[in-house]
Amino acid sequence: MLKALIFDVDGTLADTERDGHRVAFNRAFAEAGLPIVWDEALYGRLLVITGGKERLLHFFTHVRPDLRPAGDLNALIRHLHARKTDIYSDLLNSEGVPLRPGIRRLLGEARDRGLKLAIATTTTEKNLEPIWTALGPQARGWFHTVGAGDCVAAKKPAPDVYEYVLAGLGLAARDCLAFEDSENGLRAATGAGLSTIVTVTDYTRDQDFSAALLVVDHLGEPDLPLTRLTGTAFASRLLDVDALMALKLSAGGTSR
Ligand code: XBP
Ligand code: MG
Repeated sequence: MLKALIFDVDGTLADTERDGHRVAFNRAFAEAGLPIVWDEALYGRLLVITGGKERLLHFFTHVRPDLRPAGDLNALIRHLHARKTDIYSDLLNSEGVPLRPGIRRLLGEARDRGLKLAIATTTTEKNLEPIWTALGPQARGWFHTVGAGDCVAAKKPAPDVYEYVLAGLGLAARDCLAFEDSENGLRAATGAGLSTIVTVTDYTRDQDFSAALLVVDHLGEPDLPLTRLTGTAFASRLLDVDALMALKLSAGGTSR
């Protein structure tokens, strides 16, 4: 019985990494007078580490320790990440939020059909405010439960944030579907027992999605058919609630 849809944020609800988070990190480095620029290729490699603070620590300790400034590294990371988060919000509020195809449509359909909605993301909760704004007034209220950032100690690929959200929903994993864009996210969702649909991004399309129920380029729109990359075959050219229920049934779940 499909009762809830659980969405990742970065790369899933919106394509935010290359032109959003990466740009915000670079502006925070520049503001701090640090000679650091994360270009698109380097950032793609750094994305293997989820969590901006964790990503900064990885960079200064394992990737470019030669660029590590003297002094308290943890204090520097806290400062850089706080500034990056403010810059990111300003950037998305001014440049707009690149919602992915089919997201607004599917959220509306799910609400109309009485499915619960939830968020399971590694990103800082403040970064969701531009997403709510882009989705529309009262959009935060569409989501029954939000798991974000430091609400769990172990970030993706650990399953903790999905387990936190399932507890908040009061539902079993078998009654839900997860939507992700990355291998880390897929591992987190499947680790919590969730059947997962992956919508790839330019950064993640070559990752291992063998554990996914279905891998597509995006959720599809009536005038923008999706392309199924791997996983369970289905007839529709877009993912709507009926298609999701049929997929859930094919995965051995029960449909509504
Ligand atoms: C993606 C992440 C986040 C963002 C940066 O989260 O790993 O760390 O890259 O956001 P998800 P922060 O795909 O789970 O939505 O700097 O706030 O961590
Ligand atoms: Mg993601």
